[in-house]
Amino acid sequence: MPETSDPARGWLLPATAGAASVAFGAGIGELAAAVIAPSSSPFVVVGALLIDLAPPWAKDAAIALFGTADKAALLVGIGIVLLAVAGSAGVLEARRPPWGQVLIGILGVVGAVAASTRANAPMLAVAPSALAAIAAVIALRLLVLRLSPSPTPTPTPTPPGSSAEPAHGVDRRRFLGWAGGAVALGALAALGGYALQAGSRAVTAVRDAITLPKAATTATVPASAELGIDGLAPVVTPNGEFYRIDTALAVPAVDPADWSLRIHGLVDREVTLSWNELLALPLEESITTLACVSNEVGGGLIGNAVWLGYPIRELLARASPAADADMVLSRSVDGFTASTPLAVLQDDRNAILAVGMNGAPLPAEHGFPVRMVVPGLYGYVSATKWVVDLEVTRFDAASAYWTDRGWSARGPIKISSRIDVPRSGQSVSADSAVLAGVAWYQHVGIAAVEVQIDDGDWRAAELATAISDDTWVQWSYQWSDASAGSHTVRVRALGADGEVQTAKRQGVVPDGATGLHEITVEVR
Ligand SMILES: Nc1nc2c(c(=O)[nH]1)N[C@H]1C(S)=C(S)[C@@H](COP(=O)(O)O)O[C@H]1N2
Ligand SMILES: [Mo]
Repeated sequence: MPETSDPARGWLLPATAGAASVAFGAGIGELAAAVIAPSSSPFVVVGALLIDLAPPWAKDAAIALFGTADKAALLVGIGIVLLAVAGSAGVLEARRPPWGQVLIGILGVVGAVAASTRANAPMLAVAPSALAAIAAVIALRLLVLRLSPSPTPTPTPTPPGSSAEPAHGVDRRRFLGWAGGAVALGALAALGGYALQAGSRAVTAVRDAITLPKAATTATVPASAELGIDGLAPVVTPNGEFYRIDTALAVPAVDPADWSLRIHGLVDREVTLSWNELLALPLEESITTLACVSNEVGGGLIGNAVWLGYPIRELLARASPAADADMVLSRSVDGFTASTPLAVLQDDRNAILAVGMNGAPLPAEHGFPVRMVVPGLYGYVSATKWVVDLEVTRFDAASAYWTDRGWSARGPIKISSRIDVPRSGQSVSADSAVLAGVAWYQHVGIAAVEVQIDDGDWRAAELATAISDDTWVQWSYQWSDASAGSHTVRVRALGADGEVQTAKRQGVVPDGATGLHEITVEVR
């Protein structure tokens, strides 16, 4: 057995070192994913990428072969390939360091790329793969070190009958002990991750079993609100594509059975509301475009959905706020707070406690079981997810999470507009040049959208039907006199109140960006 006579140059022990290191790293990756975002598990993202990349015949073959176990088969397949690569990394590292580390680094990059290319990838999506690779590289270095023979053979003779048989200074038993330890630690980390997710798995099951009551008042999207132009944001944003912004490192898992809302503070009567009590109320459908104050000009932190919920105004009326109150501080189960002007929650707009989003219970990351949705205000001062507490108070008596960090206490959404078609830098043909995008000025409404080619006159774009003043509206422009060459295209919105979107650039701090979205287009 050549590998025992010189283990470091044989293949069995180095391959074991590689496999054990990668098993350790994979466990760390699963633990990190459980904490950061379960959807960013290196196995899950690589599997999802392979499913996306697989040609249809391969998918059909997999389903024919494995039936409903096709996904399990895929994960087992990934595991086998991973083990083979890991073993090779061990052999490489023993013979030609640092190439084994490089190979594991490549595995990490594959995971990170897969994670970051998933639709709606969370901000830290690459972290589990990166941490997995770093952990595996460290383990590999340590294990391979234990394989290199000590410079001088151990002077102490092995006691008779001892099971440890140093071969050229390598203690095989002890090495296998270390490798087994690495595998056990990895398994422990993965199990820890699994246990951490127990709460969210249970709540996901509860959510999946919920059928929301029918709306007492329904909202409809006029067919003419959707221009159906390729590349243009759909007028209603599917839940899976809806932007997600919050301070929650792990998505809060709130069981509706444990949920209740308390309304207190400057009120005549405290009100508490349970999940069943909320669902028993006449729920209303409304369509509202949410926007984030951190959305840069032309950015994607905005989305439109059909919400199902109950007017906050009615609940506040039950509590009867004091005359000197002017703010409601809403609080989520994880401590986030938002300051919303009381008057906005009392007027006739669709400021609601939402339980449904586009026909489904709220997705966990969008606030399940209950969140606020308030037309006209940026999310940070109004759209509290996982909401459990409304304190009626005063702006001069309390302040909210982002206000304490330098953002404005009040955040009405500023008029803005975006070009979706074509993408900046894209080339279009002169005989079919179309510009299209969206414009918004929630709770005021868009009166017109204009485009400017290079530094020419502002030209009127065509507006799709607006669902309401609380939603964005699509616009398009037939660019019939497009001439060959490079052009700059700008857009601006005009509000129903006469406001013209300013060209003056301002950053997102403290109360939202201003300026005009501008793209460059190559006309051929
Ligand atoms: N509990 C909680 N709610 C929150 C936040 C948060 O950090 N925590 N962020 C707010 C911000 S800044 C925005 S823009 C919206 C985003 O809602 P979405 O993730 O459903 O798109 O949620 C708001 N509600
Ligand atoms: Mo936000």
